[in-house]
Amino acid sequence: MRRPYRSRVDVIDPSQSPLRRPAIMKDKIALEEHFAIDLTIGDSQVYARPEMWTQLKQNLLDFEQQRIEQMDEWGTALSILSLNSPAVQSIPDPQTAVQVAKRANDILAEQIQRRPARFGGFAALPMQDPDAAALELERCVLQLGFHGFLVNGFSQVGDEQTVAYYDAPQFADFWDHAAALGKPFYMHPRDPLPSREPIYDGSPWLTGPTWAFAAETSVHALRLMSSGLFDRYPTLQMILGHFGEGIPSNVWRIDHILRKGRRGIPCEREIGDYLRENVYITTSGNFRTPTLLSTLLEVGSDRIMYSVDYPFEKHENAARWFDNCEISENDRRKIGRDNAQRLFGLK
Ligand code: GRE
Ligand code: ZN
Repeated sequence: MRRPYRSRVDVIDPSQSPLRRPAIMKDKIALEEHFAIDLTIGDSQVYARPEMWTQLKQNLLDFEQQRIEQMDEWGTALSILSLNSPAVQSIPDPQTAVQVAKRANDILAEQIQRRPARFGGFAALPMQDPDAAALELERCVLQLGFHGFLVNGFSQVGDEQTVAYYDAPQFADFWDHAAALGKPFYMHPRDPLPSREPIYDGSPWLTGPTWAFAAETSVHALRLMSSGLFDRYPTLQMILGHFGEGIPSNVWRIDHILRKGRRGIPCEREIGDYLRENVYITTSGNFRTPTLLSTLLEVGSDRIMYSVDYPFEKHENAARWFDNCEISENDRRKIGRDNAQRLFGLK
């Protein structure tokens, strides 16, 4: 029999009680919420158990039925939507990547237009062509009213085995354009290429959201933070899901080690400084009170935001936990809504 997943301390956690329906915060904003289009839906199949795929597929392609019903039932007023993973990032041909990104962004824009009070959007970007990515971002923010962009980790460029991380020199002008638009970006997970990560050989259960997503995404985020990107653009903001992909619990050690020897690191400040001034962290897919409390202690309640990771995760599980976990009502308001409202300049 499965035991409740609890730590051995006396934290009262009413979300663990199956007996009563908990109170629900009704006007939450959630921002790691995914959709798919015909050209990208196939990318998500490997992450679904076979008996769950039909439902997951339906939920990814749906905008107006289960998506809205679940938001209503569990108190999400606004979902900022993004394409599934890896989607555009895994299309080596730059022209095709540009076309797929545009199509996904156009479809999203139409859905936002139909329900502007309920949906926002993060642009999908063809990072295979940094100039085209900058242009598409500009179109999405200035013409379509999007809230920023979301990248699914590195991009494959030219051929399947060639990868680009966004601290590389060819993205200098892209970041110049992106920062000027004044919108945040979400660094979302993808799996590493099997050819580059033999450490997972024979242990496929460790790939994807179990561990490989966090390992891959945290290193990419640390590359950006240590590259000097946030020295050049001190107001640029990066969002990390899943309670920061492990970075908050390791940031003291990172800076402790780097204080002993810089080893050529080009940034001007400490990683902890960027974590507290250029990074926002969401609760997506990680509905755990001890982790929330330690992240609160590390970065404070102004830099944490509620998210679900729908439809890979359930609104019900996120809301039952978040709306009743043992934090102050003041912090619950900030994390559930106010921080996102401020970050995205929403009314
Ligand atoms: C996600 O996009 O967050 C995701 C996937 C696949 C499995 C789980 C998951 O793309 O959270
Ligand atoms: Zn996600």
